Amino acid sequence: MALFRITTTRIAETQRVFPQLSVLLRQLSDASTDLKAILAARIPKEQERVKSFRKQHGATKVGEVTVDMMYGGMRGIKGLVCETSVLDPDEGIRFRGYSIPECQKLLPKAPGGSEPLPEGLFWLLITGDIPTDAQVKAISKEWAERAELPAHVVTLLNNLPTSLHPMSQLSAAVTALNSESKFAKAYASGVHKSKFWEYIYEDSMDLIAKLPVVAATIYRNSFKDGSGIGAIDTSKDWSYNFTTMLGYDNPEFVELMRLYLTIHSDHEGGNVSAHTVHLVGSALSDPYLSFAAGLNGLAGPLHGLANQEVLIWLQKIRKQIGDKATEEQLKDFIWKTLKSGQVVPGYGHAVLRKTDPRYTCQREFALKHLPNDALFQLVSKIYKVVPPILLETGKVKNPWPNVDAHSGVLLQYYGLKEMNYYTVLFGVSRALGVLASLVWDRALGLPIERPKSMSTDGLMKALKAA
Ligand code: AMX
Repeated sequence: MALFRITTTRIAETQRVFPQLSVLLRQLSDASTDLKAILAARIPKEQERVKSFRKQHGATKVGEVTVDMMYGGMRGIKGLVCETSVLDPDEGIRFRGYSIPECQKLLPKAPGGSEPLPEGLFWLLITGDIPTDAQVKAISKEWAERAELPAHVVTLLNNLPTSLHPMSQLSAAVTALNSESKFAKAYASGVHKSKFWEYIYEDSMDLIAKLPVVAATIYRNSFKDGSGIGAIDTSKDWSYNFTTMLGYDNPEFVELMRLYLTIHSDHEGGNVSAHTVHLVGSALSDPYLSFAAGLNGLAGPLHGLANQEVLIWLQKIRKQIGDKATEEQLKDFIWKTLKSGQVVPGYGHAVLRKTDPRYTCQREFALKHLPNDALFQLVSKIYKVVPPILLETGKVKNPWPNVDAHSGVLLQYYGLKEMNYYTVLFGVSRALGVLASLVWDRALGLPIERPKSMSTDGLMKALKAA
């Protein structure tokens, strides 16, 4: 009985000190596998908590805006609320308070597997709780059952030129999937706004379920003979089905995809893809339209396309210097890249100031499974050489590698060599975070986003007057 007298504060404290004990406590109190019902019970409490917080602190200042921030991509402006994850500049991402190593330890795994299942990460992102095996299994099954594509999306994909970039194909297919939007239909029929989140949830679950089928169709059309992707196995997990549809049957590659799809899911609210989904969703565009907009941002070379850019850059090194490049040769190559006005892809970050833990866990995966791979060894050498050079430029705020510096190497090793496909995998994973956030955006009734902009003349006048 004493267990049940633990107060909320005590639970938070226990969670910090003994994450596994706290997981067990939560799982005891919430064993249902019905995610929507769990959310339905949580949402009114969270609405109340936010309401009373805003009542007390609505007018409290949380920061200042400088002219440099306005011209400088809004760096450092605290202007968004995102519940699913928080990015610490030194420590990296925490999903609902859990670091990547904690997620690797605590989230359910596939039978015989050692990497977390992305289904569990989604459960964590949307509820804040580490799920049980049964809860994760229920999500795998539900996604497998919702995976079927409408005929017009299959026709669209099969008629797109194979030369069209896979991210453009993905974005087009996701936009076309909005024919299926339950939210758009409910809105058109005049549903009350207190019910919006339920339809956003339904669309999000459908979209996440369908994404691997869309992505696998794009892969097979673009790079293989376009033959069928096969049927979904409803007894298997999301990543297993995805890799099978792509045409791979290596259990180690499936484990890599489970890790990959977990760690690329969310990076708090201000990055281009997450912010775009949140912004477009705030106009009450349905989850398909909102996510397609986010994908178009993810397709930029400074954001998700960087993993493709890294591979192109590595290939150039291999071609020009070879696999056995010395540190001196690498230094020359990196300086040449910088002097030609290009960025070193896979390095730097707008928020992070240390090596990205998503890089570290992929490096650990490589050390475990492919320590002698030539490309991995090149990437390891580059890890030594790039940071001091970027520091020497005197302007790069973070000289350390981000997630994109490592992901392509692993995919190459397992035979997925088509580098302009890599951002599609990122996109499939990113859906987990941004759609979990979108459900909460509507549950909390966040309004249409509309920050104030000023002209340079107006800004000058305002500052002169002040
Ligand atoms: N190589 C060369 N120059 C770099 C650099 C890099 N990797 N990272 C930053 N810089 C430069 C910037 O271009 C900027 O130069 P400028 O003043 O001449 O315009 C200067 O250093 C200051 O930039 P910053 O404040 O350190 O970074 P930022 O917040 O403006 O940009 C990012 C962040 C990620 C866009 C940048 O580091 C970059 O372009 N990196 C390479 C591309 C990349 O890896 N992107 C993936 C990021 C992770 C992701 O979203 N998937």
